[in-house]
Amino acid sequence: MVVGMTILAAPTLAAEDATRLYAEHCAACHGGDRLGAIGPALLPENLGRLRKAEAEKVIAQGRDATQMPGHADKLSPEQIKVLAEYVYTPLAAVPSWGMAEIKASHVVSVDPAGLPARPQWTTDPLNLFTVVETGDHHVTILDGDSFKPLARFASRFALHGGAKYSPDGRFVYLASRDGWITKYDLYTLQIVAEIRAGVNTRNVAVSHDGRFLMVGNMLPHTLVALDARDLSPLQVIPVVGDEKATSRVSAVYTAPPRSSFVVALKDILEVWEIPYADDAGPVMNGFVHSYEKGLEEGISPGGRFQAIRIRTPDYLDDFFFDRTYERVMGASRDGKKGLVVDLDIKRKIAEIDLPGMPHLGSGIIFRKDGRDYMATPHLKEAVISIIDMETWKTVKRIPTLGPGFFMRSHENTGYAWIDVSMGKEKDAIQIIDLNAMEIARTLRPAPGRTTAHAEFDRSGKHVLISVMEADGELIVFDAERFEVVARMPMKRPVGKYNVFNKINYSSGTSH
Ligand code: DHE
Repeated sequence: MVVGMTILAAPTLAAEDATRLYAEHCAACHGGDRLGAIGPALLPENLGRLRKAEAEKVIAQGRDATQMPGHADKLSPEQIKVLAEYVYTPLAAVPSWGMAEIKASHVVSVDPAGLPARPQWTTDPLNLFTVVETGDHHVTILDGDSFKPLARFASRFALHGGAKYSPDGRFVYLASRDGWITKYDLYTLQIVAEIRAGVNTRNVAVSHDGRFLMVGNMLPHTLVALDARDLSPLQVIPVVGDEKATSRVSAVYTAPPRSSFVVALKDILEVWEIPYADDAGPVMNGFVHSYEKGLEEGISPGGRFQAIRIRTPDYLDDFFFDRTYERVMGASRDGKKGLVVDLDIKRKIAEIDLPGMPHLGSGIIFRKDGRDYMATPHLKEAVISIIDMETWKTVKRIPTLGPGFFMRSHENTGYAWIDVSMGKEKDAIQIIDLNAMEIARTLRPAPGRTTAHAEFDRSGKHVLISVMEADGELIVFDAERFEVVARMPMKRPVGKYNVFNKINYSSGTSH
């Protein structure tokens, strides 16, 4: 018998606990307002396809291939439940971010018409690299001949994804996860204009004729077309599927031979193509994003950018195009296969056997014996898959030291460079002989440190690799002898982008 003792019920966590837990464990990456920062927005509007039980698992165990860590060692199962509940609770008001807000954020610092015609420095303007350093949110403009910085400037918070260039390589466009688009002039080394196109943005694409930018947003569910000259907003396109289901944008890409933007969507079973040519003919297949729906949404009805919607049998997150840009490969959400969608035929034409979550966006195309092959790393399997781009068969799986994130090559080399940073051996860089289709060499230029993201210089003679840590560095290799030729300290240099390779759509890099 227990005398004089009160038996207490298990403590239940109150609403203020949820707010406190969120502030302690989530706000730094997902934003104090839950609108997203380095991590995505955590709102019911953006978690639509994730069941609560899965959300709890992600909070406990983290998410593969992202910066989301597991919290099971810091939080009790009950606290995890409370947090999951919290992120599914609607905000009193989700800020609307339509044309009026976008316009109000627009800053033009320099009149583009008044800019000098030539660079204000002497070096090869096409062999510059834009290096994104997220360690202290800066961008370095690096001379690819001398490997000396031309400029370093503060960027918006948490830039992500490829820097994009104007077709002449003069301007670079940067996107931050919190929606800011920056236009920077490489000739005069200054910011020209900025605009906030979304609350939580995925990426930006530049039309191959240099006239337009298309921004893909996670929040709100929109695409935003901008005038490339000064970033003036042209049109807000609601991403709406059947039954008014809206979707986050997974990524938007430029398809130069088609004069169109192609859009991967996270929440609806569709791929969108948005022509930007002035003389785009009538749409023969598929169907154009309805004028009426635009009217209902009250946003830019019938603007010049109309989406041709192609239905797909699975959600396609990540894209890779063939050389013609007629066929697009996408990774299916279950991470087990790839699908090939023909943008002319407007449906899936093939399936590719690709288990282990291929990271198609960082794949490359190379030519061997007169055929085009595509090579891709996998986020969950220690392998590089090689796919024949005529038959869509996986012809080789090259075992690596671990799953990897990025892969790069160049027209003037027979090698591809990969990282294996998703596995345990985060410091290894492996080099693949593309002719033999096997590993030629393993390098560890910074033992014990996370090393990733290769990019070649204009000539293909040098490869730049990042040590992706707060006190990281950029390491320059001779691409034939695999020897280090330069090192420079950098603050978590997540990505670097060579002007020439990007504007020429090199088959060894991303576009
Ligand atoms: Fe990225 C590009 C998606 C996490 C660094 N990443 C891209 C692109 C997409 C994408 C769609 C193509 C954009 C473009 O070309 O304009 N990235 C995703 C994710 O879904 C994922 C897994 C989860 C997420 O957080 O959104 C993810 N990415 C990361 C990181 O954790 C990385 C390593 C560090 C960071 O900055 O967040 C990272 N992503 C990069 C880089 C590129 C990129 C460096 C550009 C690659 C290139 O060479 O073009």
